[in-house]
Amino acid sequence: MSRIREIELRLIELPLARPFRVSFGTSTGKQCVLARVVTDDAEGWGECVADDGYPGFSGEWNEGVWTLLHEVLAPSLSDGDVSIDTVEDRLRFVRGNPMAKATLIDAVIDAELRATERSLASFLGADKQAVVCGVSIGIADSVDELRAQVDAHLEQGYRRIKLKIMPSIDVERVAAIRSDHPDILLSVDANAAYSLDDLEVFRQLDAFDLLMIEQPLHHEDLVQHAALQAEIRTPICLDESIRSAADAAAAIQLGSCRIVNIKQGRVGGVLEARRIHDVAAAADIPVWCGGMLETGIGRATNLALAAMPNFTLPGDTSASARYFAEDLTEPFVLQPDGTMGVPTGPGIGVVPLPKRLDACTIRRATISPVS
Ligand code: OSB
Ligand code: MG
Repeated sequence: MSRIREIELRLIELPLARPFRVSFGTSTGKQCVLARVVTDDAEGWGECVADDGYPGFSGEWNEGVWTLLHEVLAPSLSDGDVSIDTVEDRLRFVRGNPMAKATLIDAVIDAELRATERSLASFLGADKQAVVCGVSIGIADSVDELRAQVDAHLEQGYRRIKLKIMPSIDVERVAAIRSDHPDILLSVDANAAYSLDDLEVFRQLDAFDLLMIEQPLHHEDLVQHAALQAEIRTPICLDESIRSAADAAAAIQLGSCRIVNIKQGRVGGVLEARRIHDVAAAADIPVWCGGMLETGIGRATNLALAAMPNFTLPGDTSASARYFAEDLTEPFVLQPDGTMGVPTGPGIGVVPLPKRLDACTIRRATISPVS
């Protein structure tokens, strides 16, 4: 239990090394909200994974997150004591908005773990020192451009390639990459761009020995995903449709997926992410750690989570250089064997580089207790 002295919010922006195109839009920069929670004993960091510009991935986006954090969530924490055991309950009066809540929940956890000199990985029950990394490749301008990007990432050591697809930019590209690389772990992610009317596309994709098809159908659907899963042998993996452990339990019971992508930032932070891990483990459903183009703060958090036992498939935990010419923290580097080390220091084990943080900040606010 610690008293919160201050919560600082920052909206930051970093240029992306290359534009990232998915079925619902293209990002050229990474904009996100960061929270720094200062307690009597330590300070902790959390990064929000909401969208920039408009809510395209989920219902949350940075301007909404900023207002909710600044006007409602941060003030509700800034009087009195808070701890890992109470922080989720303290924020439960607000419905939904898991991305905004994750920002504060993860920051409070980071602060408490730093105060007790415990790493997030050890707190979560990690059993690995390094995790196997994949890479998520955006929709390229042409098949040849895609081939070149896949080759370059395989050369760097990435051990699973995920291709973003959308209607009409799908089967031909997957066929090309599969024929170039018959034996790699290959998956696709549709970001909810298809419907059951597209069954023929999924039958064709079913022939390429894909590791999974991620979020093919509507972001709020579980029932139609179950119907699709019954028609194809490739495992369906859900991302957008899983916002909580309750969603994961329902999806597994319905047969809507055989794999779950856990993004702690999407589901309200690492505590809910751990619950999803546990629900899936109990049902023998493998999970992996997704990403949202995070800076080093969110990346460090994700790596700790990905070190838990049921994270048995390579994650979208790619190196800083895959996203940014210059990260917010010391860069995360891919080892030649395609793994990345899990931070071992207290809390998430990294902090923003002060000069870099200031250079990236486009808005800043401080919430202090009324005393
Ligand atoms: O669906 O997994 C997704 C990035 C932004 C929004 C959604 C997704 C992604 C990725 C990139 O696939 C994962 C990463 O490298 O961080
Ligand atoms: Mg996805």
